[in-house]
Amino acid sequence: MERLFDTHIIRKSRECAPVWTLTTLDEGGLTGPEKVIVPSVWESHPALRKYRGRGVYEQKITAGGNVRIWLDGVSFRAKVYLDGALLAEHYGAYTGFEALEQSLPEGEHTLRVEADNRYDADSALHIPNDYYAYGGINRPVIVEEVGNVYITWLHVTPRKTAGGWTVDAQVSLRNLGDQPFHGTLRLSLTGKEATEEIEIQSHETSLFELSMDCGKVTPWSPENPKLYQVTAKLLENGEAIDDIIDRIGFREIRVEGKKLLLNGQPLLLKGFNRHEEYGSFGLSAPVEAMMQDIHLMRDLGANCVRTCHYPNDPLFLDLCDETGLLVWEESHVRGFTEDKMRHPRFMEQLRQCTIEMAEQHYNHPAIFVWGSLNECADDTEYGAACYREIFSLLRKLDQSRPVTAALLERPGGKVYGDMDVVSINIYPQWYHNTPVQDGLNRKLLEAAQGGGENKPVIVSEIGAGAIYGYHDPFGEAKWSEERQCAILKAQITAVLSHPDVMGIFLWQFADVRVAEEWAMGRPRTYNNKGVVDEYRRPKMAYQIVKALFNK
Ligand code: ADA
Repeated sequence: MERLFDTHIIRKSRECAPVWTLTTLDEGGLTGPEKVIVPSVWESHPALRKYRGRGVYEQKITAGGNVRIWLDGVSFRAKVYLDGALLAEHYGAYTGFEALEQSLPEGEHTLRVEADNRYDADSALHIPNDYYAYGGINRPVIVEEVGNVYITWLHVTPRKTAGGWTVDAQVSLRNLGDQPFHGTLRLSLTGKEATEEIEIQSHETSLFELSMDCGKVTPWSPENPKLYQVTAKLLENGEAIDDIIDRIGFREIRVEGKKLLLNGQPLLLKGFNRHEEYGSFGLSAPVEAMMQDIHLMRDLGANCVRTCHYPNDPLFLDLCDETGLLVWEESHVRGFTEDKMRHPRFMEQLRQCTIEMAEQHYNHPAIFVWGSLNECADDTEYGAACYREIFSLLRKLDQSRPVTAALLERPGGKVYGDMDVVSINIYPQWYHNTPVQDGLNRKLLEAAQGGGENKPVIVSEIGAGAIYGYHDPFGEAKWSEERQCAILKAQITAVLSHPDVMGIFLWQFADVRVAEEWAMGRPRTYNNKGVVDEYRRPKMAYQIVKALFNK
């Protein structure tokens, strides 16, 4: 399932059939072709649990004309071929991309997707890390037939006015044809319409802006997550030739001093860091499992989730829009020293991921903040310059949301003054024995003195590990469920009672598999700081967190 609703009525668009043939090309792979389900990761196949290499997926599609294949996520590099011809290449597992073939003869064609999860010298972001870098087609593949002119994306920004709400829309259109296109663009929302006569030169992509007064509508909020369908339609000589449908919520996010306001109301954030990762499915979970996570997080008293450390499946974001769970979404990078940030392709690859994230997820009302560069070198001149560049890129892509980055606990941060929301990751009582209050105050003081005074502050990570089912009756042993309870209790109590902090994201919701290279500091080759384990079995901490979050 790609989304929770139809994204086109006029454009012919359908998800590929689920059963594909997978062949592996490198050592440690399959002995022959296997039937697999797309989307999934190949690690869910018992023979490929640790496979790092290339996998070739094949599927027949029936289509003709201008065929646009949309791949929502291929891990980690992808090459897309149609009838043997290379159509597209992509870097990055967590954002979508298109492969386009023009004037394809009507009939059956062979779609071939080569996924590659090897670490290579050319790859800056994809390295062995504190989560697992899976392989395969991890999100849906969509086959579309478009005319010579089609809509590439639609962004809608709601704005509160004296009389109600207005939206400002941006529509990106592409003309594949040899002739200039003349037509009409129509935006429909809340029963109202706005139209504009447009012209696009041949072989160009153009951006059009429309505004529309929507009058009185029901605003979107975590308590009442009201969604509205918005449609952009393209007409030629009065006839509809293409469309794109999305959902929006009427809400505005604003920073005011130390407060983060949603439609004027200050937010108090209580939530979780959540990797897209499930015991049996790795990165690629069925929608029921995503929804179960949301139910569990809400049961725990959470009102927000952080998509550490990469953009999430649009389907999960749809569910957050639907249930009112606020989202911190961030582009893909975790824990880079200056050294790694100096990789010649680092900024190019991070920029690409950041642009694709903001472009593809712009309309989700649940996303309240953009993040990037989790725990990188914010303490060096070079590192700080990278942070600044990504912050300004995010602000250019989206003026309606604040920007932030989860910063390391060590001192010396240089970018507090550059972000709208100050976010700090601290682990008192787990990685060191400092009393929680002291550890928190130390970092808050540094942030305030370093340019972050009078800004909202979020504790973006705090937590402790426990191995599911390991008990210590004295409650002292690290990795016991009892010790995790005691530490989380001290951490949550200190953070939530601190007058300068407006949010907490616990590290973490569920245990996650990590790279083999991390195994010595990570029992079971898992990051065990989940409140539930990788199969969502609650640890003792579940009830503690639930009680404290619901207090
Ligand atoms: C970091 C990091 C997480 C995770 C966590 C931990 O701060 O951002 O990805 O590694 O710490 O468990 O130590």
